[in-house]
Amino acid sequence: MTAKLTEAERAELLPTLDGWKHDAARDGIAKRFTFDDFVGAFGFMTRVALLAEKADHHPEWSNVYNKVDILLTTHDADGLSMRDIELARAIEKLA
Ligand code: H2B
Repeated sequence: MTAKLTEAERAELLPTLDGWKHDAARDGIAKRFTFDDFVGAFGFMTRVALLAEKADHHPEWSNVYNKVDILLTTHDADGLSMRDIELARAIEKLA
């Protein structure tokens, strides 16, 4: 069982993530990534997919043409955990 982030941890960590917003309904973090076209968006998704599989932590996401909407939440914790913060940081590095 993965631990949910405490209020203090959220207050410290969330402002360090560029453009990621807390989704209160899901208790996750969300961000929209926009690319030039579908090839850019799908290329990004394939790179995120490899990262996610390696980390054994998987995004909830959708794609429409050049846009990719990502929501990170931890099913095992029923909310936001450090695993989401770490995956968001890793995604930022390859966005
Ligand atoms: N992804 C996410 N987002 N949350 C999880 O709790 C999770 C996961 N758990 N990917 C992993 C897989 C778990 O089901 C396996 C068994 O470790």
